[in-house]
Amino acid sequence: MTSPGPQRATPVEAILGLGSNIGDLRVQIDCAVAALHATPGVRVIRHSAYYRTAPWGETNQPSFLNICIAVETTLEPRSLLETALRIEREAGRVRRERWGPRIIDIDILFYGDEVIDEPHLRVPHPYIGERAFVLAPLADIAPDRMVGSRSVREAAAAIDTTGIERLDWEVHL
Ligand code: GSY
Repeated sequence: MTSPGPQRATPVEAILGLGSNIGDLRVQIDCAVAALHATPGVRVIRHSAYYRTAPWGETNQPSFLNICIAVETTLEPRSLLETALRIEREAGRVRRERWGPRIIDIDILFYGDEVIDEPHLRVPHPYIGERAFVLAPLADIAPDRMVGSRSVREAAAAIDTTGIERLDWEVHL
């Protein structure tokens, strides 16, 4: 593997959201988590439960499987994004419709407490507080993180979770 980019001396905790709705959803999610963990400078440290979630945005598509993970990383935010895009590409993802079906989607939700507003990289992810498919798994691993003026725990308790099903699947870290 080529170097994923410049490294920080001190690791940062980043939170990622993963989703899949084409093919074997669990295999896709688990392979992406394994690929992240295998990347130099990235270590997966927490993993939410798996959630089957009704599609948001374009609703005429199959249900998603969603999770959130916490990673400890020495990669700079842009290198972490490049890593996520590489793993999506290697899984066979082709970016077509903005809100259409996808083999795997990996979003950076938080990168430490940093606020980043660049083309293609906005952190904290701007729509966390509006999406139950993000908030439900996020509440498993980062309930005290703030989303605007509320904690993830509060935001997750307040949002409509119709169509969000927590699955009783074993989580391997
Ligand atoms: O933004 C991530 C991709 N995505 C999802 C998703 O991961 N889960 C659900 N339930 N709906 C979604 N719509 C889009 S786009």
